Amino acid sequence: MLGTDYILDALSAEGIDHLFLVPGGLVDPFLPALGRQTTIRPIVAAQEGGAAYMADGYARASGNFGAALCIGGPGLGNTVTPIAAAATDGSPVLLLSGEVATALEGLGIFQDASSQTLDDVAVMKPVTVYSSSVDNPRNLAHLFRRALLEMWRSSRPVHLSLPTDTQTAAIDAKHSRIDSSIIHPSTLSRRAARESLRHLTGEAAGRPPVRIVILAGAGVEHADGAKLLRAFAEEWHLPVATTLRAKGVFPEEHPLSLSVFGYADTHHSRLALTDDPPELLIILGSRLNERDTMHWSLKLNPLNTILVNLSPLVIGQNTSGFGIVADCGRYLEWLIEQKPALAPVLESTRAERAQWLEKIRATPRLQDPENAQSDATPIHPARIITDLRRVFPRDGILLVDSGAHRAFAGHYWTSHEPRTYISATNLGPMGWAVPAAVGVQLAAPQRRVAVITGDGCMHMHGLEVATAARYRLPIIYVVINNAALGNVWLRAHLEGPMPDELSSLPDIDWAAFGASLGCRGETVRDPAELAGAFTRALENDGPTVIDVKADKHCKTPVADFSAACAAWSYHE
Ligand SMILES: Cc1ncc(C[n+]2csc(CCOP(=O)(O)OP(=O)(O)O)c2C)c(N)n1
Ligand SMILES: [Mg+2]
Repeated sequence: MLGTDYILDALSAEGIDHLFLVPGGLVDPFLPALGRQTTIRPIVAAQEGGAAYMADGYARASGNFGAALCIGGPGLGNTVTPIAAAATDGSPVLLLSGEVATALEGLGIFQDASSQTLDDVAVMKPVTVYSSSVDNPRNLAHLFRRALLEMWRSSRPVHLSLPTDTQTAAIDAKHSRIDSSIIHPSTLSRRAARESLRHLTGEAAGRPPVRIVILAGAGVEHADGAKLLRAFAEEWHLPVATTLRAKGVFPEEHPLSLSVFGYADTHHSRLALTDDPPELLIILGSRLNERDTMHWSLKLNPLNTILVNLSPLVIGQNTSGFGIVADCGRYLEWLIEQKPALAPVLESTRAERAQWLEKIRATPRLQDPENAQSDATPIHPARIITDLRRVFPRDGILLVDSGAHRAFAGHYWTSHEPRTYISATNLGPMGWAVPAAVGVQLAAPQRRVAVITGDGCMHMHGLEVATAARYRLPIIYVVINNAALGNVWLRAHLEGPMPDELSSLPDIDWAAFGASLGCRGETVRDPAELAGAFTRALENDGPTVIDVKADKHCKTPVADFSAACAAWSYHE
């Protein structure tokens, strides 16, 4: 078979059923190859960045990896930010790019981005864990396999550059599917796990912990550990907060839920994690970045923290807490098996813990809850999020973009299941959610998918609503249109007329924009009409763009995070 057929066969063997691409001369051989097979549906994006974001969305919703294809040079350059976003959020993506024929490298041929000139492989190195050219077709089979293994062992993107002669070469090999035990190796350091029992029972600190809290990060999602987390928390009545990235990994309406901690947190998580710090904090699968630690205001020490992460690099970086190198699912499974050892202490402290939690939950959870019902015009973003939640199916998937709307959605949305609240939280590239939703909808065709985005984000990747229309995907795009780069404007307008003007945007008619590209378009100016607009969008079998005229003045619900930043000094 040809190189292109080998790759498509291998992708198919790995369970990939969609390939996101933008065609171009350097990947021409893939077009007939895609016509020779029937298992992979090619999806043509408006721009290569969109294709890479779609692959990222596909990976996040499916639990498999996502694959994107583009030409090298100008096409590959467009994918740098999307691949970096996937890298920083731990999303496995395989990027394939075309390269000029090896014999012509460096001879001035059109769009040469081989190692002799622009060096695509080098461009992708900092944003992937593996970036290589397959200069010799004999290397295709093992380099392809190596790329997948590098991707899975780090849950990060990888890149292969494919010269056209590799794409068209005859390949005498067949890819065999990588076994799931290699992808999810169930790592657990048993010695460290046993040692952690001393913390759970209070032996290490000298007294049994009553106030025990779990902070769950994306590692629980990666390990498919949501059910185990719930079982362990319910067994001992332990409250659970999540990072914003992992929102939904513990159902937010559950009586033990504290909802999100860190950026866009709730009063409940702040009370339980920092105001009245727990006697034991179990942190599962979080890299403890600035936002997830509330600007490093979590007080972590070896006696009252158990930090579980697959990467030893995380342990010790932002905490002196007790660390266990483990897959979160495996550790939770092990903890559940330790019931006899844990029962004497965790049973005797249960009633007191429940009382403490009850007191916290008796206080308001949300900041400024009245905003969720606001009748003001232009519309308050909290009202938009709240009204969408009311009509959107419980198992529907929400994608949230970058801007002030991220804070409103993170705070006012309630998520019931893992992988139903998806956002690029670490790099935060504007416009990510518009194409990423295409990948999510294709990976989860039975689920409803909605996007909360901003008008600034639409300026960046809004054109990909045309891709949703082209493939008749019933995605609901909600544009919180405040005619501003809202997050920036909130700071900038205080600095005078020039900063105000620079962070303002023209009021675009996004409904007409969507309609011109094949979507249903609707404009909402009155909050009373939100629910109707969302319901009509849910009845539509194609995409809808809803332009909601929103108020740019609304303060984002990040008061706790801002206070933590203001109180913090690097020299502390
Ligand atoms: C690619 C990219 N460029 C710039 C930024 C910086 N930035 C973060 S939020 C934001 C404004 C977002 O505007 P909009 O989409 O209208 O959302 P709003 O804040 O108004 O809700 C900007 C410029 C970014 N995160 N990503
Ligand atoms: Mg805006």
